[in-house]
Amino acid sequence: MTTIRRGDTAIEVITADITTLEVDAVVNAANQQLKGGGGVDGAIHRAAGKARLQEACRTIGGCPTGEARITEGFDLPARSIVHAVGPRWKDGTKGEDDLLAGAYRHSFTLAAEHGVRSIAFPAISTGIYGFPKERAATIAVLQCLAAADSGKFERIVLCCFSSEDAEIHASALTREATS
Ligand code: AR6
Repeated sequence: MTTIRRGDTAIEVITADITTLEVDAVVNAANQQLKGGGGVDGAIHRAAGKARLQEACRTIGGCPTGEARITEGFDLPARSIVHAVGPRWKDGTKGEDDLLAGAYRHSFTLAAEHGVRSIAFPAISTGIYGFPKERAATIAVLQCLAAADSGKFERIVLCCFSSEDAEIHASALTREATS
């Protein structure tokens, strides 16, 4: 685990299953339909309780790429789930960077509006959506640093699913935090 402190905020990189984390909110790497799917989305839907989470998502209707929506956490230890829709990677010239940054930024804004003080993110878009991992990690940590500077969060967790991903995020975090 790597932790840096920025003002009153701790930013951590850990390797874990995000569904087990005791934080105010976990972020889901969702699709525009908010219908559930594979990867971390499938894991969150299973752990939260499929029927109730699907019903909550159905009520919301959907979410454009680069934005986020919030539901209850149901059976998760987390009180809330922020459903963020990252972009599918195409070739890097289709606005992917801005859309990914938007998914993180919007998640933080929505979370803060709901009184969330601790929040955990998966590596949005880097699985099924194919976003290059180092490039996505840099975008993620820059948004985390900006959110820390807002003073609205006590704890921001970048929850990686493999130690290789955690190393990529930890080195991006230490590099960007000191630059
Ligand atoms: N905890 C933490 N991270 C996880 C977990 C977990 N339990 N499971 C997977 N990851 P992906 P995307 C990591 O594919 O690329 C879905 O079908 C995974 O190793 O879940 O944004 C949605 O419905 C990777 O690092 O999300 C969308 O259609 C990261 O989570 C689409 O996939 C993101 O991988 C979204 O694709």
